Amino acid sequence: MALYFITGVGGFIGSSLARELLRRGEQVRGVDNFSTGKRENLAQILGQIDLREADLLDLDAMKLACAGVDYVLHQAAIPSVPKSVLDPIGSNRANVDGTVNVLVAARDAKVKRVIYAASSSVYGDTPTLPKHERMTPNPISPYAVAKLASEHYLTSFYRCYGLETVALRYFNIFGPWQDPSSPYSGVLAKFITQMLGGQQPTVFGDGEQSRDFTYIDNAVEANLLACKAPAAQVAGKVFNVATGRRITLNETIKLLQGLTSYSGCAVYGAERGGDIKHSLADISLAEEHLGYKPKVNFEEGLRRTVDWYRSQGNGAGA
Ligand code: UD2
Repeated sequence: MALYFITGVGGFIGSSLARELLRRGEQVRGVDNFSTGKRENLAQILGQIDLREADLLDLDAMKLACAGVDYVLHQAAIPSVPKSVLDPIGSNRANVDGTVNVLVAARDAKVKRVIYAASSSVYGDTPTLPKHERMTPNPISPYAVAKLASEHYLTSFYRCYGLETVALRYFNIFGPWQDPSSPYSGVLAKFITQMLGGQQPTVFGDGEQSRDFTYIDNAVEANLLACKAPAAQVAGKVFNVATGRRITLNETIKLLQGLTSYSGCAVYGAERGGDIKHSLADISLAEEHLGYKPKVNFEEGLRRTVDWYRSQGNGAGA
């Protein structure tokens, strides 16, 4: 049994990692400042984890939290491209300064490895598809810049201090427990709950933008593989975590009309600042070095996610 420390444990991905680790019989410690994470996400497992309410910017709290830890799964962040466009300073503080604190604490506690929630946004709008890790990043939004800076900090901590790090570039993760209620929520959480509730979804732009939407179980699996893969293959490195397929928002809406029984159509608005048009991953590096294979495809993930929101009473009466 190992001790895993999850930052952002109250978030969508953090809480999903915690549930899976407990299911596998591992020990979980977590921190969250509950700025975007939610206690409700942890309600079922509260008695089974060592939960600490703390901010990443509190270095002493991070040092205490890293004591005795085997693996750090650093998921905490202020996500959202548009939010970072509105507040680049807040994005940098949480997403860069926060990461450096976690790395210092992990280094001092001599943890075995730090796995980081990096982002596909670092590729920016380069025309080449699919995106592979050898490409030069070209971030557009402050969020993407912060995520890239953190990746570099990870590599630097491996090179300078020998702290083993792995950055996982998530491609639009979706699934149960994703918060649909903020204007900054991921598009699928918003569209599904809107359509289940009989409300018209709003597409920013023409809907022809595409994403390599990745079901949560695939991201969880990638994290756990990254902890155990041989250091020679993964330490100090960056890997795409995705499915290797992309779908447009317009196509997604058609699928969701079938799954949610929403008979209306979408309304189209202005394009969102900082947005990327197309995103698709080459996942061969993760397949080769992590042993990663996406287990749940997009359609199946979408079906499970719709079922979950329905079971939570979203769109009740619709
Ligand atoms: C970026 C990253 C993703 C993750 C995420 C964290 C890319 C390609 N992906 O996601 O990996 O790091 O940031 O926040 O950079 N949209 C609508 N209507 C809505 C909401 C969104 O049309 O109500 C559009 C939005 O303009 C965009 C697409 O849906 O074109 C996806 O938006 P998102 O916010 O779900 O995720 P994205 O791609 O910014």
